[in-house]
Amino acid sequence: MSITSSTFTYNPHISSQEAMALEHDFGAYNYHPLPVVLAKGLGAEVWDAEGKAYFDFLSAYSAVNQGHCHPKIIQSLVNQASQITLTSRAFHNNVLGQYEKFMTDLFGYERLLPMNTGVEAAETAVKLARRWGYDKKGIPENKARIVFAAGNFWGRSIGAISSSTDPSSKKGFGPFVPGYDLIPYNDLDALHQALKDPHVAAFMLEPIQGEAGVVVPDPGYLQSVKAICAEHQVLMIADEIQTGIGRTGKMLACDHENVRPDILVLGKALAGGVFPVSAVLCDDEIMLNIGPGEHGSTFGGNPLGCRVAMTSLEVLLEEGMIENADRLGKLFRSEMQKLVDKYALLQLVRGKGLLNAVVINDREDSKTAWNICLKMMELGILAKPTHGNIIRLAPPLVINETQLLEGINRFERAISGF
Ligand code: IF1
Repeated sequence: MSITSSTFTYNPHISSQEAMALEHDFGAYNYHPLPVVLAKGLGAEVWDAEGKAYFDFLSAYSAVNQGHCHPKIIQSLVNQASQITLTSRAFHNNVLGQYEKFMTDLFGYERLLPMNTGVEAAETAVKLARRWGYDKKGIPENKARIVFAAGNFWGRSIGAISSSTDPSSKKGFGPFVPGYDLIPYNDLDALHQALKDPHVAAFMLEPIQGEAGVVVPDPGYLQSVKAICAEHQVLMIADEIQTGIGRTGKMLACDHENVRPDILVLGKALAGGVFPVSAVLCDDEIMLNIGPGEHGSTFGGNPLGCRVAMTSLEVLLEEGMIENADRLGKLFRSEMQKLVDKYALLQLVRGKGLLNAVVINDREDSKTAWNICLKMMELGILAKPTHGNIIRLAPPLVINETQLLEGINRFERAISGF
């Protein structure tokens, strides 16, 4: 039976129960969401279908750094959407070049390749590194190797899960992409050893591992990584899809150590959580090895996404969101440390800027973190465990001190019952 316009009408007032029932009956089961149905968002707050308010302490996995429905970002979306949204790269458009100049100036690289989702940009970085390996480093054809850190997460594509050490990411999806090596995160000796292989083209890493549970490496790790990569003529690829765009209290997490990766990968909050926009930035020596027709994407570089991305970065800078993340991140961790000292249930709090996590106990399989998140939901604060025992706490960078402290208060009330 084909749906005709008369048989389907969108209902903006659907109840939470109805919405969840429809997802259950007609959707894939590739997620297990908290039982909350969001219908509205503004700044650091969201409202469910019945109008109950919550503080959003996940920010759509750090894609909504600028806050939900930022008026200026929405306005630029609406303005551009009324002009032209998609041209494909078969033709030029009047926004892409301006966006590329804006971005290369802002991040200090010579070139930008536009994509849409994070995994597409990360795959692009891997392809650029392999091609550089063959054309510039002289690696024999099809012998290029890419080194990754255990605990990495850079998406759900076959290429991405081939480097994963998380069984739930890769079980039942083989065979996997060859030419990958894995070393422990935050381990410089292992990196030295791995890069001795002359066929290694690049080392890709997250400056802070998000999905692994907000794992912050030792101070100086990023600087040493860059030096070891340079020593072995290996490209350093920084996956800043989650840590970038102000999340850690600097524009990029690499900025905390003044490290300039050879290839920079951005996504998520690059377009404020309003539109999927990702990007790969690097210099001519790496970018210009790929010629016309050798890589691309239907939506990559579309004028709508480029316009929204520029506004998203403008408001991030104009409204001091990065400094806010730095200041409130420090306040957050000092207040949460008091709870860690007070409640045996809490093992530790860690993070940088407003990318933080609290470790609940030492059992990966524990349901406690999930149950705490359910209680938090009742109390009006939303977060979700990354693994069994770790809860990531990452509100939009527009959160104010009052909201942050109230969020911590709700978290404490949630755990005091356990
Ligand atoms: C899911 C995780 C976070 C990322 C980093 C690349 C990508 C991501 C550092 C790919 C995406 C998302 C994906 C989403 C949940 C979320 C996530 F739990 F999966 F790992 F944030 F930690 N690099 N992370 O974090 O970007 O293709 O999704 O745009 O797949 O469940 P994407």
